[in-house]
Amino acid sequence: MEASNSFVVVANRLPVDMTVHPDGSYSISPSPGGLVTGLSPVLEQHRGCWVGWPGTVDVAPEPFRTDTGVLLHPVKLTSSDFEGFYEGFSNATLWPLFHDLIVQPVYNTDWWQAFREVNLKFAEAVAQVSAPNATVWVQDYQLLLVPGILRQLRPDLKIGFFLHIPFPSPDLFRQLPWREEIVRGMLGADLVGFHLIQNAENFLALTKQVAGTAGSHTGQPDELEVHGTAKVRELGAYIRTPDARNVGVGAFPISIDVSAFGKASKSSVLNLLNDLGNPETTFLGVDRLDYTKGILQRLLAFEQLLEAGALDPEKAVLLQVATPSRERIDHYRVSRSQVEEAVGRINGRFGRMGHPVVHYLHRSLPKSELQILYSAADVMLVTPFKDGMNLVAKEYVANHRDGNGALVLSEFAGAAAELSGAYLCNPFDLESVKRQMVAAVYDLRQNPASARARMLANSEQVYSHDVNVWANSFLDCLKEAGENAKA
Ligand code: GDG
Repeated sequence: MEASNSFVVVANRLPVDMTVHPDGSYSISPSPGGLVTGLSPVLEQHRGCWVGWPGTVDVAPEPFRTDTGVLLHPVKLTSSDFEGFYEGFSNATLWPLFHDLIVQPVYNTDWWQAFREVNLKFAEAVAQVSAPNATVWVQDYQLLLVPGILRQLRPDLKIGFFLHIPFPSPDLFRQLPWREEIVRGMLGADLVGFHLIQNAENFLALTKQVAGTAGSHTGQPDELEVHGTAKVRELGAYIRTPDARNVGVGAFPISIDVSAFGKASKSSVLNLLNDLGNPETTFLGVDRLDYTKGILQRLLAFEQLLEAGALDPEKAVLLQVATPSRERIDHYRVSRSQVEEAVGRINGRFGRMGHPVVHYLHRSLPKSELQILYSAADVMLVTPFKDGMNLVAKEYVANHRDGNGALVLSEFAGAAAELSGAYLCNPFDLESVKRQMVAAVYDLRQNPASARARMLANSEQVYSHDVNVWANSFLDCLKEAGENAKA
């Protein structure tokens, strides 16, 4: 029955959280995250199959169908797979390397072995569930080798690969000791997609350089050619591989399911604001607790504005939701303690009993509560040092279709390329973050027509480019790229 799947998504995680109870039984609940948010509507539309890790080590339930008709096919990972493949190579090697070395990547051969083995496991699971000539959509940096392995196991499949995080400049990528294997893994796909043209250009430049390097290492001639014909969306390019296939490369900026992010009810927003002491200005941050997201920077900017008297602690509050993430990795622990120390210090300096200036939650909230926060916030702060896209920015915008509110957004988030009405800042320069926070508040109070025009420009972009546009444009190009590959 399973091999009848003609549309398969493979991602590191299944869109569930699985808890194993002491008696061996388990419960499963939906899990948040950019990828899940992006893909659920597409899968539901296609009644597709999702291959992924269920989230607990050493156990995996049998494949099962969700209420919305998607077949979930779990891949079992051992605790040592998890450490080497996920915590190690994916999140302590690739994640910092692809985010421009905000922290130093660790290059460890054991982790690389685990990464190869686990990519093989995922590819074998996909090969098992995919119908002849099925379309397979491989997601993200944890599975960079899957397209190449699948191409060998199942040459009949049409394979797309999408990278959800930035693709770094070739000069940075070339640090990676296993760079040729990674590039060749990606080139197993018929279409490789990125959020931004810049990412795609980095990849194209790299394929030329790495192919050259591989040649000198192995004595093989450089057989990768880049074809710059404007075929695939935005940047259209094909790479000719040594096995004479054309691999499409293009930019497909991801977006959100706008219908899931409408305004919260007026009474729930008023209740929240009442609990907060009815502040004049409510700032909001919502992020996974990750050192790339610039959470500390925005806290410092807020602190300095209070210190300088540009914000009044009786009238301004900052709400920060920091969802727990990758907590066993050192840099994440450090990042958390820095954030929590700053929250304590700022409240110690500027709060009063029963009236903190920073309200901080270190947990995941239900989407309905997130919606209330988005609706209540006057100014959304999205200040990553580097971010593939950043869906939180788009969710806030979708929630403010009425033109209220303001978005302060890092110029290093992919979303900055689309949200022309945002107050763009440079998170490496605290003065710039402070300036844009002040500008946003000023416009909301003194220049409301301009603030409104900015938010309306943002929301027009998000409503006309939702997640369906993203998925459909990728899948349309994949169809075309696949046909091209056979030609
Ligand atoms: C990666 C790339 C790219 C957060 N806290 C809660 C919660 N969330 C949801 C948000 C949003 C998602 O998680 C986070 O998505 P982002 O895009 O902001 O960031 P990453 O997790 O780093 O995602 C990123 C994305 O992939 C997609 O390609 O944009 O650049 O790094 O949807 O709403 N959801 C709930 N409770 C929370 O507390 N329910």
